[in-house]
Amino acid sequence: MFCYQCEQTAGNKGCTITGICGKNPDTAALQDLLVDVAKGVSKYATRARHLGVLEDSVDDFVTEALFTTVTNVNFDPERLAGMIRDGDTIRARARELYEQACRQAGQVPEMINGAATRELRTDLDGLIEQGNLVSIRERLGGLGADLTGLQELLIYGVKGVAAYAHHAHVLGHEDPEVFAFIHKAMDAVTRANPTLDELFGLNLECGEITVRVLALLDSANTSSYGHPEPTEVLWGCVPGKAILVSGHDLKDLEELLKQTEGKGVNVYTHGEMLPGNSYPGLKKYKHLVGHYGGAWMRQRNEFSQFPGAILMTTNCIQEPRQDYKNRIFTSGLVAWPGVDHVSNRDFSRVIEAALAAPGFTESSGEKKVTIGFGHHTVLSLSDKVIDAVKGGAIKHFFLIGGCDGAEPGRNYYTDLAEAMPQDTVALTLGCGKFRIMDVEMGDIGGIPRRLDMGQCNDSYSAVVVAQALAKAFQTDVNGLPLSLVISWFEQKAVCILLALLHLGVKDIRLGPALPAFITPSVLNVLVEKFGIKPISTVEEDLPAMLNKNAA
Ligand code: FSO
Ligand code: SF4
Repeated sequence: MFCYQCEQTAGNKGCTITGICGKNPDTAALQDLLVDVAKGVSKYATRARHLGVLEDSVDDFVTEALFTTVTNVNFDPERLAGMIRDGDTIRARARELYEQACRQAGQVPEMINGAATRELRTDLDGLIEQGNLVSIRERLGGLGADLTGLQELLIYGVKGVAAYAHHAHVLGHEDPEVFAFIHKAMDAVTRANPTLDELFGLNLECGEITVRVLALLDSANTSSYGHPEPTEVLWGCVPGKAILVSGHDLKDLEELLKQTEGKGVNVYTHGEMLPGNSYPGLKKYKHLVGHYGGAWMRQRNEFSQFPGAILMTTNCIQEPRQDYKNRIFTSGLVAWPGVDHVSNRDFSRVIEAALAAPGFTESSGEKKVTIGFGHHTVLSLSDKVIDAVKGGAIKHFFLIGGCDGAEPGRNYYTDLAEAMPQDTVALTLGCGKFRIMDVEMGDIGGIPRRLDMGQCNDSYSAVVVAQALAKAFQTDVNGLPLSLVISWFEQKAVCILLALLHLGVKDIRLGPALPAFITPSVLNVLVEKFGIKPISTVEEDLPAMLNKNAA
């Protein structure tokens, strides 16, 4: 196997023996083959679309296949093989649509080879063998590290876009332009002679589409559940039977809340589900009692101690310990071999498991955390914020957000929040927020010094707020007293980074380590054009950030 798609990749080079995430070589091969099938489908789909033909099943397959291969989503060989087999049918359908459209337009269909025509074996071992033949390693050999790295940057960005598109789709919101780009990009990465310029261009276009899909998801979430509002959330537990919901899928949370109503079971959020507590359409359920635990990589300890049922709705799942394997469930695209998978949002088995478990017998105490500062709330405070900046009460903003992870270097983000001068404000989002949630930050004239904007899925809020502030101060985002300090882990963070580059945001600090697929020469271009910097130490970075506009 060879995989270097996430930040915890072995030795910051690539997982080759087994994944640090728990992905074994067979699963890695099947994921590679699934991505390959998605490329094949996309080759037909992008050409059919040019001729005015599209079909939902084709769009949905590619989106789901890509989200499935995001880090910490699906580890189950049987489910992956099932998706590959479905992909074979979809690929044939996409080809049929393309060829029909050609006939109608009086054109001769292009001869398309490789991923589009690869004959798939039917048995699991055969699929694993085929997956090994399409691994990145094969392409690294042929194209070299720079081009392959830029192709992979694009594929990972598109995986992130697919994840966000899938979340919006679950709530009934779609954008054909997003599907069109996903197909275009997945077709482009199969071209035989790519150039660096072409791939840079496509990566920036991926950033543009990310802004678009984030706006789509924002409107899907807020039209379904209202705008997040400032909310004090219990961070702990109360006596009673309990279900813990992790991941990012608000629709799963809503359905679970409906199905547990009146059943005597309390529902808690975990990890990236925390912002669920701030949506009017979700917090109205009184048995959504609070949040339990921290970011995803603490789950093995936290789930062991949680005396109820657990539901994983999206990334990031880790190998379940035996002591909770019979009370953890997966839904949607998430899967782990041997873990009960819920279909069609029928959570009855989850509820049964919660009722059979002991539940909490004591209350944890009164610890609370305030969340709910999406763009709607922050913009409603904008007059206050602008006055505070003009009057000198607020001197600087930091966006400290992104993903959390297990590496010790991530203490940087906590240290930064602790060292921030009292006249500065932190905007935060993503599970990276758990690095700064314990820091006592207080407020500036009623404006909290830590504004939690939600999940990584809510990054659109940061874009809207930054653009509104830039407008108010008649500058661009780079002219604001704002520094972006991003922690990355997986591929959704990749597309958000591309979005920031597309928006022209400069001097982003990125950590804890730079992506292994970014080669030194590609990094040089990113440094030259965008001033991207790896994080250093808080002592070194903080003064530089505070003085960014001094010159
Ligand atoms: Fe975190 Fe995991 Fe939300 Fe990621 S829970 S690391 S970027 O999947 O999605 O922030
Ligand atoms: Fe390694 Fe990350 Fe790939 Fe898992 S997803 S195999 S940890 S690079």
